[in-house]
Amino acid sequence: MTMQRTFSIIKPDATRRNLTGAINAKIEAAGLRIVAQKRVHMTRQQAETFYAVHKERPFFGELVEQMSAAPVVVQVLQGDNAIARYRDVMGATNPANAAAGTIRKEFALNMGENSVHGSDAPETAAIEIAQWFAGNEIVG
Ligand code: FUP
Repeated sequence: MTMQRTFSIIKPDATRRNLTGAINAKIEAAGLRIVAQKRVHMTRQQAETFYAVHKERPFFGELVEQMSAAPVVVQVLQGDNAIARYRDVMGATNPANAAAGTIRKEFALNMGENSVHGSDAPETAAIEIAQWFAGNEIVG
């Protein structure tokens, strides 16, 4: 057992369509516990900082625009092997390639509006969690 925490975002395309509960149901059904959660409207600058790793990519401007266009729900998920487990539940970045039953297969609109974010490694999970939550906001 490797108990881990990962950082999740329910993105604007999903909050706009009132899918927060449906996505949370999939997260919980996969055995992940939502140990912190809040709804925030990212500023452009917060979105730029969050996705700084992509700043040279052609889609960066659109990504920042989309992420700051409407509220998101930021979360910390906890469970056995939570990082990889959540990536499995999310499905492939492009929903056209996502496996049946995944969040992105069921809810995502396209590559940019793909409903959720999940950390890709323990190092990024720690950085992303610290960017959005104080220690006493995470209750495991
Ligand atoms: P993922 O880890 O699956 O969220 O995917 P990436 O970190 O590679 O990409 C982060 C976000 O950038 C995606 F969720 C959507 C956006 N993106 C595009 O819009 N076009 C691309 O070609 C790649 C990513």
